[in-house]
Amino acid sequence: MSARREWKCAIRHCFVISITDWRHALGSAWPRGFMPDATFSAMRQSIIDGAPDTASGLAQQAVSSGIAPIDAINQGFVVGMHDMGDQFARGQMYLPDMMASAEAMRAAMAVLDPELKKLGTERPMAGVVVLGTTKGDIHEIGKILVGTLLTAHGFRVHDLGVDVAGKKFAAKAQELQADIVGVSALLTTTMRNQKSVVEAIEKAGLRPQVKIMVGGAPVTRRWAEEIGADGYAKDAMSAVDLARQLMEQKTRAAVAEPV
Ligand code: HCB
Repeated sequence: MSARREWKCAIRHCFVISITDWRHALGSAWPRGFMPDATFSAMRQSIIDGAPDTASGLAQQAVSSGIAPIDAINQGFVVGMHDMGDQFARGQMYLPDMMASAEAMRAAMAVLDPELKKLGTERPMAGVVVLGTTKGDIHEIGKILVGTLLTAHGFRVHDLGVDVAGKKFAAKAQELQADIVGVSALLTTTMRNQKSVVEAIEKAGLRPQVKIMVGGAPVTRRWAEEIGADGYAKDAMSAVDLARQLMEQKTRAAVAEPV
């Protein structure tokens, strides 16, 4: 990290700590479920600064204040990831900065992930999903978030990880008799590998029973149609909605064509 960035980071850290101290000095928490914009803004900044301890502290603060973990993620931390990506694209940040941001995001998720998953513990099983990032691509944060939210909404998720070939998606879908395969791609160069996943699933003869959803920053609905996927989701919550719709389609098809 550059000296200038280190200084900025330290000043912001003091600011966040002082908000927290001030709150404690008053002897009261924020009203439950309320989180001031300054805290969302500090969350965003902790990602841009690549500051895992601050990110983790803010995530813990959100949990103890009764903030919905998904709000902390979407209104705070993910905004930071997007800003960082924009700065990288403009040449204002470099690869090590992007790695530090990913580290900070992981620290926040380590706190928020178990909270999100708790939501899904007592629900009936909604469907089986095999998830992964395409061959050649190691971006995983968005995919992990999709997996967490699907789990929180009752889906059983098997995450194949990153840099996954089409054949591996197909084999795992067959083994688990999956209902849905979710494929993530963050690079324009690896997006085309989503098509290889669709082809591998077709080749394995699984297409009638396995629905395919795609996502990732460069992916669009149009691209999903072009490669023959069943749907596109722009974020993790939309992925849950889409997965539910795809399960409904499967149920309707099964009723229409009983075995
Ligand atoms: Co990376 N990177 N990166 N990167 N990276 C991006 C993606 C760029 C857009 C940055 C930029 O230029 N503006 C860019 C891609 C440009 C392009 O192709 N159009 C880029 C580049 C160029 C690269 C390298 C090539 C850099 C280099 O080496 N010179 C390199 C590639 C490595 C490789 O994969 N082979 C690289 C490396 C990295 C890391 C390792 C430093 C790090 C990843 C760490 C990790 O994941 N463990 C990283 C990061 C963090 C990013 C940015 C900053 C953030 C990505 C992220 O986590 N976003 C990203 C900039 C950006 O995206 N704005 C940048 C937050 C999550 C929550 O959003 O979009 O991933 P998401 O997921 C959403 C959504 O898409 C949807 O739901 C998720 C949750 O809401 N979704 C699905 C995702 N998958 C789904 C699947 C479904 O079925 C359904 C919905």
